[in-house]
Amino acid sequence: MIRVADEVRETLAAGGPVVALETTIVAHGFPAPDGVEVGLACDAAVRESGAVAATIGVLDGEAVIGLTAGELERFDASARKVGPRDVAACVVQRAVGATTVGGTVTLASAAGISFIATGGLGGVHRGYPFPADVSADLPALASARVCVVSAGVKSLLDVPATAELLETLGVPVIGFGTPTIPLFYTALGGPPVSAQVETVDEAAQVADAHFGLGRGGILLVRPPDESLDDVEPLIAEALDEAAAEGVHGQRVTPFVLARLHERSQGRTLRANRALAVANARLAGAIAVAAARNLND
Ligand code: PSU
Ligand code: MN
Repeated sequence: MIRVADEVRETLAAGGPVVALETTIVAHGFPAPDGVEVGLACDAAVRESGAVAATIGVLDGEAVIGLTAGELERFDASARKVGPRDVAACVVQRAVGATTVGGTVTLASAAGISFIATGGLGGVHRGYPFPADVSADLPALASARVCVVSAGVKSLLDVPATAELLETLGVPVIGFGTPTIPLFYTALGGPPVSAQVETVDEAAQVADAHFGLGRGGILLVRPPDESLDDVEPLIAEALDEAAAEGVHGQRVTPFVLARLHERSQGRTLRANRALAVANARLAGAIAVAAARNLND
């Protein structure tokens, strides 16, 4: 049920660098047609770093590792949001399935890909345990041999609680040139990382050493270049609206991101695009360094 694109399969077989990209950010993270444009920009950024990009999603009865640009066009808001639990049914029912970080981790690790780039990781939702909503990104990352590169944890969540849970799950949070976990739109003010690295090579070495322990995944965090320091009131307002409109479960994150994009006159949209592309570029560079170390 998994189809790996030729370029991806050949690169993996040669021990070359591959970075997986998710499709929930394409279908549900941005309004159409911006999502596809962001997905293509992330793909290009991975390639500029010298790695092969493998965008992942479910299409026509297959979990595809390495969607073409034409195939990516089919990922709009009508796509299912596919976490780890949703892959099998989506494949069998031949639905278009946009994979979350958790869904992407599941499929990338099955295909032998070690690096994934995204915007922000999911996590513990504010107000836990009412609702008891914890992103499936966390357990998926805890049990797979992958490094996810993100701008930290999306700040519409409870970031300190998410950091505590990542520690409990044994997931290192490695700060790329930062001592604290970035807050997605905002660079500073988050809880501490578990370790800080300064170079791409050091990041690749830490990933390799951690994988060598036979443990699960790693979160590598990169602060956004442009930090929006005034979005918290908009986040609180959007979360209140989600609750008032009865939006819960998988629909919360897309609902809140869309409200923020509207209410900030597109500032969160531009910041989100920029950080996703920068994360893809960094993941590509780390994958290249890791492949070089492996082949030395
Ligand atoms: N990063 C972004 N935009 C997004 C996401 C990440 O910049 O839309 C997506 C990822 O796919 C992540 C998901 O896995 O949000 C988290 O959703 P939830 O909180 O429902 O698990
Ligand atoms: Mn959830």
